[in-house]
Amino acid sequence: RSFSSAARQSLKIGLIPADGIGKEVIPAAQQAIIALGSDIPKPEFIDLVAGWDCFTRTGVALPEETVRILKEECDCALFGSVSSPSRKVAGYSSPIVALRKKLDLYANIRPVVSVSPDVSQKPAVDLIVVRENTECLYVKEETLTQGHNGKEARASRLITEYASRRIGQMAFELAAARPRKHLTIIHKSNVLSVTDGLFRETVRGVPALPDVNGKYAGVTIAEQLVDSAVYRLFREPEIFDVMVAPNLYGDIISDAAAALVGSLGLIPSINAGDNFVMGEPVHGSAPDIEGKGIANPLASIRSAALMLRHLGYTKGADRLDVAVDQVIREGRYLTPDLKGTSTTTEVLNAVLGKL
Ligand code: GGG
Repeated sequence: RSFSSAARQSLKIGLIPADGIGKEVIPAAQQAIIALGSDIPKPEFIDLVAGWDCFTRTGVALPEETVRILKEECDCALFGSVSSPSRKVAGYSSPIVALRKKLDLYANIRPVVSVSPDVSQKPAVDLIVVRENTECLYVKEETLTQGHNGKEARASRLITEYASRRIGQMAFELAAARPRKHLTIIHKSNVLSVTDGLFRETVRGVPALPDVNGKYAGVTIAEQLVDSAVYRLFREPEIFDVMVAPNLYGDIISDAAAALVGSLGLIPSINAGDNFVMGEPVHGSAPDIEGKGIANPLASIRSAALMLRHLGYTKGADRLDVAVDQVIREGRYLTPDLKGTSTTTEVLNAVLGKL
């Protein structure tokens, strides 16, 4: 489902580091992209603002100008991380959640792969979490009222046939292109039989859609309640290939899966729609290490690779992935999240050395 990379002279990439370590890892990914030279069209970077820091400076978390430039001038984008507060702040709303909706980036694709120290050994974890990106509890319709026994907070959860169908199609497409061709639908429809029931039924129905014409016939389908999916993920991660999930479950499962491969600092993602793609490391803004120069840049570099691959620049994407894998396998330059002592710059330089 990658859109055309045909004959671009240059690649206009919006850079939105946003908050915290996003400001350290996105510039690292930028350097890695530049190092690809003629394997991709000449990159042109456009610096864009969004985030909590942006809100505290300007009163706006996602400036309209950022959205306009992304829509009208950029071919793709890289987003870093955002530090939304855990309390309600008047006028503030998460810019990443808004961006995914405004650009209709309906799929958050998160590959989780272990890099084995022994290259001949099959990786134990090799899965992709396909997370629906526009609805579920992330519609953020919350109310707080006063009940008889104190405050009552409610949140609405939206699951539509439309969004479930297109995320299902994306997941089947990805599964069909992989060697194992196995798709697991994650839900909790034994409790949420209406909302998760609709998600489950709709995704299951994708192979029978009129325009599919049997192209997913080779894909085996399984399903798993989200709680048992997490259990099995930790016990036997090798059973999973592609996992498709509503927004919140997908977010949680991919963070959990990251624990199996060493660090959240390794896990990339893309937010993909039919017309735009935005790379984004799965990790957050990590305020505990912000400004210390020790953030792991590898998730962002891998996110750049995923973004380039989605656009059809396979050679550049492969080069980034191979360089990252080599640096991890050698184990000489690793940041503290991987039990190393290297800085962001040292890890970046190691990657650049491999490129
Ligand atoms: N790059 C992923 C990221 O920033 N994660 C933190 C996150 O999504 N937070 C939601 C928010 O702060 O609005």
